[in-house]
Amino acid sequence: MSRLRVGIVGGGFMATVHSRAARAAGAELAGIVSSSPTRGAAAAEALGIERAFPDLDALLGEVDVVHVCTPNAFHAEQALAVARAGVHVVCEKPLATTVADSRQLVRAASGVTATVPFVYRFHPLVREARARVASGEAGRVLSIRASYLQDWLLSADDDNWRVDPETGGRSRAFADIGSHLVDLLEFITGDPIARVAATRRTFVEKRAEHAAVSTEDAAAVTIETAGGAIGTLLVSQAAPGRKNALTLEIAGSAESIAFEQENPETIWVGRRGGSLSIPRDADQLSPDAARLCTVPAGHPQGYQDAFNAFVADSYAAIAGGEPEGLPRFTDGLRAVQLTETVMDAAERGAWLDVPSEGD
Ligand code: SOE
Repeated sequence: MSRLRVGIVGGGFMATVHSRAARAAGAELAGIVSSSPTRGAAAAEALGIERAFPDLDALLGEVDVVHVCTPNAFHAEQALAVARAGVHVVCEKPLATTVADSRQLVRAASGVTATVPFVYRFHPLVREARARVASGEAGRVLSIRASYLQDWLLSADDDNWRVDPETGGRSRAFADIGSHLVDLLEFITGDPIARVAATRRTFVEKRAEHAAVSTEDAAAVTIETAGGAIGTLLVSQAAPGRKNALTLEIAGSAESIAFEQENPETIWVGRRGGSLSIPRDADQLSPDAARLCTVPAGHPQGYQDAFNAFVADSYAAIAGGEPEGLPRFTDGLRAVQLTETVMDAAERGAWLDVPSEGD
């Protein structure tokens, strides 16, 4: 079979991560489009991509799959153009900045493989945690304590397109990293969030290039799940010293399970009669966790490995496979739905039900 021809839209940090993962999966990096021809040429050179194209239309005729790695506000239009051209699409999260646009994308992409990089699902021990809940070993899920803390937008000197609703969308911290948190929580527990109450804060109201910031630096959310669990979520991009600290602890009626994204090589399993730390060792893990172990135990696997596994599974789906746990556009829509409900709940100061797509 000929190698998959990949196109990238965007030229920042995420384009680098995606291109590495595409190469690791054996694809041919055929083209890139960036915000200007000069940037496109520079990105092609830096990432070892064959050609820089002047625009997305020109790229679409030359590739089998496009990775959309642009600022949030461009996702909907670009991913729509890709899907409508019958080309497979991997679109960064948040899938779009509104539920309406996300729904349109889900519909438009029904004939192609369309995935969203909720890549923390691809840490083997996340799969192990999921398997322990699914098998009943952890018991009934009672409570959830989850947080995702960063510090890269802590001070007024820190600025980025994500701060601006025109490019980032109405929600910032929750759309950017809260989306990962809710996706992971629902992925591991299999128990959808049913209701939320929330508070949001903008601590830094003026930034270098933004005189009046409206997007949130942090959000605190109380949740109830469909299965009757309760929980709290704290998301902040202004937590000094915290770089990419996603932590998720689930208390089941038989055991607690805790996962930390910055330390993904173990999970903590707590029991009344004694607790243990489970290491990533394929020989001792459930099948779906073991299949994602790409290096032997004792040789750390990390973020880029998780990303590589996500892209490899996206390409396996393009080839007709059905990899377990692949985050698709419907999952992207779900995270946008949760983000919008959290923002509405914070604005109204009320508990709100999370609409499900059947509603
Ligand atoms: C910035 O907050 C960011 O790069 C997110 O956009 C990613 O999704 C997350 O994986 C790391 O932090």
